[in-house]
Amino acid sequence: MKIGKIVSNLKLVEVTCQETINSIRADVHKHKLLIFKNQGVVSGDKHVEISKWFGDLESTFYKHPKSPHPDVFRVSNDESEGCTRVGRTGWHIDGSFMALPFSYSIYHMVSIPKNGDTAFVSLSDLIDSLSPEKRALWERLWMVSDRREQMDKPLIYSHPVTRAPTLCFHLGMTEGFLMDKGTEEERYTSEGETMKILKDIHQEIVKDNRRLIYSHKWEEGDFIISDNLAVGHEATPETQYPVSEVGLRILHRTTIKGTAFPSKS
Ligand SMILES: O=C(O)CCC(=O)C(=O)O
Ligand SMILES: [Fe+2]
Repeated sequence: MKIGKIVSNLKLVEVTCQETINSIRADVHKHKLLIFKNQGVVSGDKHVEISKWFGDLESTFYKHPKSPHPDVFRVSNDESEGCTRVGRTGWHIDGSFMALPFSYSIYHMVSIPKNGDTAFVSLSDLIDSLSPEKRALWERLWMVSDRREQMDKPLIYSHPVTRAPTLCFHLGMTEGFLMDKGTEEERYTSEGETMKILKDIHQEIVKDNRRLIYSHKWEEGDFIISDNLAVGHEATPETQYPVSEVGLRILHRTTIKGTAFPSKS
């Protein structure tokens, strides 16, 4: 597997020991994704309780009436069951529009469709795979989000915990980029340049027949804890297929407040 580790011998709802929690936290940073198998159906309350191991929850999303808990984002392919079209505007990290992007995203699929993967990419692997010229160009860019806190963030920066290079990005929610911030050459990219850069980031992620991508095919009882700052993700097109074709898809997600401003130094 390119990214992530499968854990099949641990029931999260039964964990109470602080030492186990600490080792799970360390493993999330080591593997970027921990995929816990056979967790059964984790209730909204339990999902939130587990999420609190990682920090304070931050819930910026639309609260769907069927959500089991105000801190659980409910995503579906049926709008009467949850929010649709989530994660379909392009590769991203969650909360890229926040001054402090979310530190963890925690996913649990409660109704499994026949088809409808979530695709993940390790952002340090992505950066390592760039040509020196491309890396140098990306190093000069700051992301300007299209909403909320208009604080620009370096496209490439060091992960606050692991210090590995990572990206702050959202291919569907970017107004533009600030180039050469803090220098005499500082300027905003034109619309054309912005489109070109966004397309290029997409291309780098999917290049070589999607070699860098891990596409997770959800199975009953799956519970995924992601180091949101270290992985990009995207909902695959199949996530929006109608219930009549793939069955009902319901994903529960929580997000944990960021603790560090993305910064170059
Ligand atoms: O539906 C999915 O597979 C993922 C959607 C997404 O981007 C999210 O929940 O953050
Ligand atoms: Fe997302």
